[in-house]
Amino acid sequence: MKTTLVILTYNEIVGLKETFSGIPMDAVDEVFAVDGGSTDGSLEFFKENGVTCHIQDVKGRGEAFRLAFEKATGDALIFYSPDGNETAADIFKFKPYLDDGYDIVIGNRMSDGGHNEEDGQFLKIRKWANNFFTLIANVMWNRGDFVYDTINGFRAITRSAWERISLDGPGYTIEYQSSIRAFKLGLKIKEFPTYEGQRIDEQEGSPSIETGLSFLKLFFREIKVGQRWKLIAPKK
Ligand SMILES: Nc1nc2c(ncn2[C@@H]2O[C@H](COP(=O)(O)OP(=O)(O)OP(=O)(O)O)[C@@H](O)[C@H]2O)c(=O)[nH]1
Ligand SMILES: [Mg+2]
Repeated sequence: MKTTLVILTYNEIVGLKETFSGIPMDAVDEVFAVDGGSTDGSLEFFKENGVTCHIQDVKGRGEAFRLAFEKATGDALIFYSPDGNETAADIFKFKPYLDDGYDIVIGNRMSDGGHNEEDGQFLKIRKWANNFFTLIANVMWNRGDFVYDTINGFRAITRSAWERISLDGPGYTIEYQSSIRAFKLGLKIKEFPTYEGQRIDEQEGSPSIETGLSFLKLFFREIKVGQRWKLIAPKK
């Protein structure tokens, strides 16, 4: 199984500089970045370090995933965000599960020894919201083992699964939609515990309320869509 590591950035230079040396490039067969149109020096950083960077016409993580599959030569893509949240050393953990035949492999921040960025806080608003969305997706569509982190971006998706789930979700909903459609098709999902650190840059990441609403909208849209997306020509 040939793997491609996709580094996802949008004005992430602070985190990128700090995490870059810890990325195990030898864990994968191909590496490139997909960037949402950074103006903070991220593009120059990739150039200086010999990493090909594909720049999106349209911003958003959904678009980034679609462009990544268009550009990659791997049979499976591993998505990594260099903002401090994700443990780069865990990039090694995806391939064995992909080789075992799993369609989607997810770093799990929510159970089994995983760690969420809010675990040290009394009020874990984002974690609880994530767990709520995870619960309703599992109840609604999952007929296999419970999946604890349907939303984490730190995941791998095989090309064959990608072609079958044909995602059209916007922005930060892309991972949630990938989990939901994988449930609908009964695809094989594997989770391993991962440690979610704090965002390195002080700037705000995804806006919580807006992102939560977009998840809710996606959830209801997926109820409406059912299995009908399969009637449309698959997105490559
Ligand atoms: N390629 C690409 N990457 C993006 C885009 N928007 C955000 N990212 C990257 O995706 C990763 C996660 O985004 P964040 O904004 O940190 O979202 P988050 O992790 O939900 O929010 P925090 O918990 O506050 O960090 C970061 O590495 C961002 O730079 C985009 O439009 N295109
Ligand atoms: Mg983040």
